[in-house]
Amino acid sequence: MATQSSPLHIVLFPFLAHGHLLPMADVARIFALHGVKCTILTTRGNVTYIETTIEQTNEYLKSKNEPSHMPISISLIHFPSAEIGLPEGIENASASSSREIQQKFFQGLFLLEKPFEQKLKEINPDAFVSDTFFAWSANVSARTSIPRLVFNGTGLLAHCGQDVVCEILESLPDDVDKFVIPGLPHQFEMHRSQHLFTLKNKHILSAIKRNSEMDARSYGVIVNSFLDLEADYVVHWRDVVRRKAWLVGPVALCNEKGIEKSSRGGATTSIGIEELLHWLDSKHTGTVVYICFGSIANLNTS
Ligand SMILES: *[C@@H]1O[C@H](CO)[C@@H](O)[C@H](O)[C@H]1NC(C)=O
Ligand SMILES: *[C@@H]1O[C@H](CO)[C@@H](O)[C@H](O)[C@H]1NC(C)=O
Ligand SMILES: CC(=O)N[C@H]1CO[C@H](CO)[C@@H](O)[C@@H]1O
Ligand SMILES: CC(=O)N[C@H]1CO[C@H](CO)[C@@H](O)[C@@H]1O
Repeated sequence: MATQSSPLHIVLFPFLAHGHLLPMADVARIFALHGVKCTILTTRGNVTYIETTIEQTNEYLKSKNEPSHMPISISLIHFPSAEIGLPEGIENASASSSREIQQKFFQGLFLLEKPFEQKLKEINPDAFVSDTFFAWSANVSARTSIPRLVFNGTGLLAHCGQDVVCEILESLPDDVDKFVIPGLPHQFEMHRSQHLFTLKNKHILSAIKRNSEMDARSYGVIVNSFLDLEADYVVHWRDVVRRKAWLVGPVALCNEKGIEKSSRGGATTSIGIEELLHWLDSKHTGTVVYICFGSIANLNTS
């Protein structure tokens, strides 16, 4: 592990959707501010989401003039578009993609196992942070003896509830919609229809279960949350689930300057930043709530 002459080196491998890429880039910034050498592994198609953020972070690190700070590097991994019959360049999941493209996209994610392992051996870090969706990277961790940490951008409540919700959904009679999640510090009532991935898609449910199994075999989980927000779940995770967690969030707060905040992820809104700020300024303080539904959720306006 790290000595004074060789700093801790961590590889970060985010899921190829901006809802996962951006918080992982923030995790890298937080690590780098603690003197960790970070390498983010992503594909050519999606490096554009984080390039500006990483450049800004590296300028910020340099400006602090702190000898232990090292710039974050980006390393590219080839997405096998041709092998799975996708046009070259389609390598992110988004709501605009058709179901067929989304399925092929997920198929392509499995083919990343070999190139990922190769890259990891070349870079030879002390540990790697993998998105939960790259379940196979737990096997790469076992083969290379490089510890795997999991990051998904969600809070600890989601991690605590995931397994039990999967179990319930598997056995819930088809005509029952409402259920209560047992065994958590608070009682939550949910509807089957709130699980958009699992209603008709049994294979997605089994994929999520597999992710969870592989996460349980990993060294621990890095969580985009903080103790005061979900203290009960920190205790539950430690004493009931009996796994390790590091709460390092909310990770977005590490972006201090306006330009760092507004340029994250590039121009992803159809309306301009000026128009957006004008709209926000027209509202009373404390009356606007921002909710992010992620990259793949399909919502209608009604
Ligand atoms: C991990 O390896 C085991 C044993 O080879 C295999 O059965 C399993 O499917 C692999 N898991 C994933 C998620 O690839
Ligand atoms: C991980 O994120 C996905 C969506 O991005 C979500 O469906 C899943 O429930 C999350 N898993 C955990 C354990 O938070
Ligand atoms: C913001 C951005 O550049 N996103 C890219 C993600 O990857 C797809 C596929 O390669 C590109 O089309 C997007 O432009
Ligand atoms: C948000 C975003 O950049 N999504 C991209 C994902 O990939 C499709 C297909 O290449 C692009 O059209 C989207 O722009």
